[in-house]
Amino acid sequence: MGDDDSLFTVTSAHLNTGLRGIPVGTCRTSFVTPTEGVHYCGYPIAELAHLAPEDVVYLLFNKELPTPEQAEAFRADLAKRGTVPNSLAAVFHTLPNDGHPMDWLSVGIHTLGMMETTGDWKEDALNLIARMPRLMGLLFRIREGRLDNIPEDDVNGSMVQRFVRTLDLDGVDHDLMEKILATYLVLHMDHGGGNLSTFTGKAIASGHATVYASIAGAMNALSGPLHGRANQSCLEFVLRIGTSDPDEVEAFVRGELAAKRPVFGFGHAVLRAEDPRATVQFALGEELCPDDENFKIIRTLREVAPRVLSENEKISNPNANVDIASGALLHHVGFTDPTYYTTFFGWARVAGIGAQIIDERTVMRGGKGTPIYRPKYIAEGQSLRHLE
Ligand code: AMX
Repeated sequence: MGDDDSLFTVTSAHLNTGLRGIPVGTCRTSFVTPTEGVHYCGYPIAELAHLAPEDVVYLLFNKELPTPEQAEAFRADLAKRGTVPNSLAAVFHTLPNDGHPMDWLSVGIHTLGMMETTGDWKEDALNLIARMPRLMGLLFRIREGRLDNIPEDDVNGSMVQRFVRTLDLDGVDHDLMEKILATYLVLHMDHGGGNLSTFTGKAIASGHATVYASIAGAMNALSGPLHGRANQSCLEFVLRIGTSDPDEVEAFVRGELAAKRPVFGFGHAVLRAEDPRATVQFALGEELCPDDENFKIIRTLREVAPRVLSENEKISNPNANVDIASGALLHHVGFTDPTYYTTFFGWARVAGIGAQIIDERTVMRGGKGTPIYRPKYIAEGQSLRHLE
């Protein structure tokens, strides 16, 4: 790619289309192809799905998977950074319990930043990643009012173990919960450079706001129903279907389309096949919870919906997307309230967005970093005029 190569021709038709498809930069952590989905630093996501989240964070930051020695040293480094100040809990206690968990997440990240920002992009990003498991656990405990006997944080545990221990839910299988969450985190860590939350985080960081302020802003972007909150809507949709009978599911899907409502969990802006992240989660469900009622519904949906959606030629991809299966799996292991699902997505994305912010701030343009974002807007409906 030479400096003068033309990558894209912008015409008036591209205005007010949300920068869709317009190249604005390069991304060193991941890319998405229409048929094989997201790749992290070149590896197809399906090949990474069963790795430990810590190793995948290392990959996104270092662009290589760790050797066993590097993996051990990285875990020790995260443990050193993991302690969360008690005052985070004090701030959480002041928040409205019916506020959306994504708003809590954004406030929590901002609060950590107000307590301790080093000003070094990489230090701050790693500190935040190391503190996320406890932040997430406290978010659940305090928002739900389960305030008694919150276990101490063991910073030497894995990211997922630390969250599950803080949560300390009765009557659930902790090992199963850890397995589902570890896969969930790996699958959701990164998705190219131009998705709304990642772009927002990098845009905020381009003005040299802190990593914490940038990622809190990214979480606000992720919280929208057209973006990360689709995974909450997806499980709500599955719960509404309430049957795994193929004929009834087909009637339900046709009813939704007739009412001009989306068939959640299907379709994608870039992918043109089933998202491999959905394929991985379906396989996990077949292994871990094949008889779960919600899993049976999505298994039927996966057979029925692509056939029905294909009848509409406008729909570019009738196949399952990442959000179809994650809700059923999370529900199975004890997360029965879908309003929390996007916080898991946000937790995962802290790694990808953090790594991309570091690249943009310290690597791009020969280490000078990307300048402050400033796309051009053309004046509309404003002719020059003066006060009488
Ligand atoms: N159900 C109903 N209609 C759908 C559809 C679906 N699953 N998928 C696409 N369509 C419709 C679009 O709304 C659009 O209609 P319009 O021309 O009247 O506006 C038309 O088909 C063409 O859309 P497209 O080019 O195939 O996709 P898109 O890039 O415009 O939209 C997406 C992609 C994900 C918003 C869309 O497929 C959708 O609404 N899916 C259901 C909701 C969902 O599962 N969201 C999570 C997506 C995963 C993610 O990215 N997080």
